[in-house]
Amino acid sequence: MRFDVLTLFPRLFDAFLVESLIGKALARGIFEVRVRDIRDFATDRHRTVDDRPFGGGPGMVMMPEPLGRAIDEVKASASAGVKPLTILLSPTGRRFDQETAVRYAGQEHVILVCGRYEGVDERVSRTRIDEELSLGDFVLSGGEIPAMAVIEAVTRLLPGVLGKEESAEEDTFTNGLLEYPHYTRPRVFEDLPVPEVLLSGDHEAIRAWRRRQSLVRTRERRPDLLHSAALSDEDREVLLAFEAEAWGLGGDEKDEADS
Ligand code: 4FV
Repeated sequence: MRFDVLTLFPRLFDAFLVESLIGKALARGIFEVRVRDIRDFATDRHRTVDDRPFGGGPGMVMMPEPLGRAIDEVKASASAGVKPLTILLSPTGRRFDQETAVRYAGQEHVILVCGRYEGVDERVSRTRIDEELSLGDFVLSGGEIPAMAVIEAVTRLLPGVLGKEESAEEDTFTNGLLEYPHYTRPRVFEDLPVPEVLLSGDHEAIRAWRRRQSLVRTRERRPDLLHSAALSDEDREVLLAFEAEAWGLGGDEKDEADS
């Protein structure tokens, strides 16, 4: 898999591309990331890439020509028969999520365009962008951090990137629910014990406890996720009991959320 990143701040990616899992995987050639400076595609001697907005208003807008040339050159350098998927990181895009990360992990070549200033000229989106993608409903100063988030979320799904001790299988959202709580040594931290079941060695009881924790947490924190999660009858019973309990309609078993 190949990523091309188009940005006005290429050096922002330096550490990101050498450190940690990404750095190791790049060194092993599991995927490739090319970072290009959009300013290299400006033709005037001041290497201008932004200009004032038509219609007035604050700030500047990224000009269509330098950015258009940059995208065209990267597309032209794609491997034969490969049509790159070109993404503009922008708060006006569809929200990025794990499902999208899985879909991108199936692509051979993804181009990530990082906006700056007030945004990019709309004619770039209309002529050269396949998808606009938002990291979330907040405003950053540039698309670089969203681009890094996409690269990290996608590449950890590629075979060989995660070490054997890590697995994407159990990741939050992978099964549509929030992840269960994690504990490690010591058994008691500031008078807070690890839940007994996790020390029991009873793998079925541990599985059931973790599933219940995921269900209850998702119900409490992200009920919106429950609509699309694949729930078993056992899951539905757990949620119903939790609801009944929440409404004080029975079920004397204490919510041993953290017991
Ligand atoms: C953003 C986001 C984001 C908006 C103006 C860059 C900034 C500036 N990108 N998800 N949220 N971008 O805030 O992706 O051009």
